[in-house]
Amino acid sequence: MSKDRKWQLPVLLVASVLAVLMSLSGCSRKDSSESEKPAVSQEDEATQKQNIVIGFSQIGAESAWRWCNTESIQKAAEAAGYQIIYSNAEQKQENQIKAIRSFIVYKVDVIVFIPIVKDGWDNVLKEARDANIPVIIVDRMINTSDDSLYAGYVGTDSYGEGRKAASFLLNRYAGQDGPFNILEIRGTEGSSVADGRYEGFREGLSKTSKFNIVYSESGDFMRSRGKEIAQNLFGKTHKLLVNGQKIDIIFSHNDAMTLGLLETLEEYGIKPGKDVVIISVDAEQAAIDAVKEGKINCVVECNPKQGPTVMEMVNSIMNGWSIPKSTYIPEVVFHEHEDLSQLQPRGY
Ligand code: GZL
Repeated sequence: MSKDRKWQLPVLLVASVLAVLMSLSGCSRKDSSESEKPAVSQEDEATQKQNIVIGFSQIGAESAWRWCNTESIQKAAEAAGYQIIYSNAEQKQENQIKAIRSFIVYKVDVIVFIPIVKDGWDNVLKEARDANIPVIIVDRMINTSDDSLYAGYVGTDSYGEGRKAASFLLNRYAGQDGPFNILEIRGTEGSSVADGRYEGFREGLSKTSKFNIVYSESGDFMRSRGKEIAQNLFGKTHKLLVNGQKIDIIFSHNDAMTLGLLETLEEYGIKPGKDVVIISVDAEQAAIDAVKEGKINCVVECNPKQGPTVMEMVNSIMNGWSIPKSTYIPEVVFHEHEDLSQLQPRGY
């Protein structure tokens, strides 16, 4: 997207100033005369598209996955001819709420937002609904009893990702009695994706009693926290022991934390993928490379390239069509027993 159109100024300030200037000039971004729209030519339609503004509230930039997700949405908007007001919440829900309020002040056409956590969105989404601004929730989901607060959701199936991680273990340890002890490093507390992976993983393992999740801690999807957790748990003994129990498997909710963990294990002379089975989620290039090197045994894909699907939804809404309440992006599993040499570069 050209620099001049990717607005990253303090959104509230920009939006408030624009709203004041427009009200002084006797017209807002969308005045009532727009309701009697004349028939338009093709170039007018392109110009009209240019006038469509999307308010985009992104969580932050905590992982390569997130960077790719942001770029996918911005590039898809540019390709569709839409303008985006982009706000990076820097991992804070209050910043997302402020950004959504500024989008309302500016009277954007659509709000696209990725809720960092599940709870606490009803009030600001009611304000968007009262302002007749449709909302598309992307990637992570919210907890609400009122599904009129959003037009639709585009994302990935985190519960299914947890189950896929579990089924890899069921297959890998088929015919072995166990018990096998698992360390879990979870994603952001209260996020729908960490909860989905947590629940799907346990549900998938419930078919047998040979797996014990002996320790679970949140690493907030951050590489630094993955490293820190490994240091705190294994730094004293340099052995795969937690509270005296041997760790056979580590399930990490995203590649960023996994890569931090791997660094620390190798510093301690522990061979990830051999001394301990490693399962991760996302499938960024570095994790795929680690599978090829035998350092990660399984990576469950979580696809960040949601931009084109999101823009299809924006286009439908702009044409007055309804959109599906949930749209899932396809995703697969990569593991140690397959040839990944021909795999296309992941792009992030
Ligand atoms: C998953 C997404 C998660 C990724 C992490 O849908 O929300 O957030 O798995 C990212 O890498 O930080």
